[in-house]
Amino acid sequence: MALEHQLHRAIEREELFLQYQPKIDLQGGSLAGFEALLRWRHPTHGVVSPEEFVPIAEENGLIVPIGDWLVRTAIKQMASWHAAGLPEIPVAVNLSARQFLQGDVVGLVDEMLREAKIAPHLLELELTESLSMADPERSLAIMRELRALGVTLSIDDFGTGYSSFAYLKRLPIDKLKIDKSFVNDMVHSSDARAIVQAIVAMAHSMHLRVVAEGVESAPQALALRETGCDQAQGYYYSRPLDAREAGSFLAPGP
Ligand code: G
Ligand code: G
Ligand code: NA
Ligand code: MN
Repeated sequence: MALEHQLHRAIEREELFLQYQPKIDLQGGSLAGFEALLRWRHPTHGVVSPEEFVPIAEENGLIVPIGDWLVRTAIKQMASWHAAGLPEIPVAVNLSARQFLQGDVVGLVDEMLREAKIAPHLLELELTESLSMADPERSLAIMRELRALGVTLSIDDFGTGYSSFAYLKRLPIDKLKIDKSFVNDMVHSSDARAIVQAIVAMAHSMHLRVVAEGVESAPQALALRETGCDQAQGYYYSRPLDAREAGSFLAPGP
């Protein structure tokens, strides 16, 4: 397949890049962090979404070198913002199951954080619920090692998988991200509001912080704030930004 062939050369040709989407502190309104989102600037197709190429890369194993590139690039970007005198801010990186289980994530993260002199808690790893299904024991062991490094761990797209709170309780995680499908329905559906309310309450009782994703409107933001949700992310606040734009977002206003 053509895309697969071209993906092989995407890293060396520097066609991959990251965009950074702001996360906002819902109660205080300040910038709380960025989520790094992967993009491929294809020479002829334009910008290709990870939804198109991550599944291909997962299948052919390229997801492992892509994951290395991702972690390195995000951490280098943090170091470069820091060197420019900008405030230190958490940056989250998405890791697929295969990236997490096949590569040496622990070694890579440890090495990169030391080299860039970044405080480990500023790096967040967003993992999906399905990750732990693939190989529960190994996932748990890797999560514990990352946690021991001081890295922040987050479960992404929460509510779309099958994990129970009982199961969640066993995971060494810091944060939950509520899937955008719930956020989307909140304003019009009291069921969706009740679900979000329950997720936030239970997460807090487990000492987890909660992030809502896919916030697109003021009424959604308001409804979320009322649940006590900690952080929010979505087009309402900002779309994903190029590194330079994200840097300006970090700089204190005039
Ligand atoms: O970034 P976007 O807005 O298009 O994301 C589409 C999908 O791709 C989402 O499910 C998102 O989690 C995933 N995605 C975005 N960036 C990365 C990444 O760096 N690694 C992995 N594994 N998935 C990513
Ligand atoms: O799976 P993950 O949660 O990492 O993916 C986040 C995805 O959501 C990315 O594709 C990102 O571009 C997208 N996204 C970010 N903000 C919004 C939003 O407000 N609405 C919608 N529909 N998608 C969003
Ligand atoms: Na994510
Ligand atoms: Mn998500």
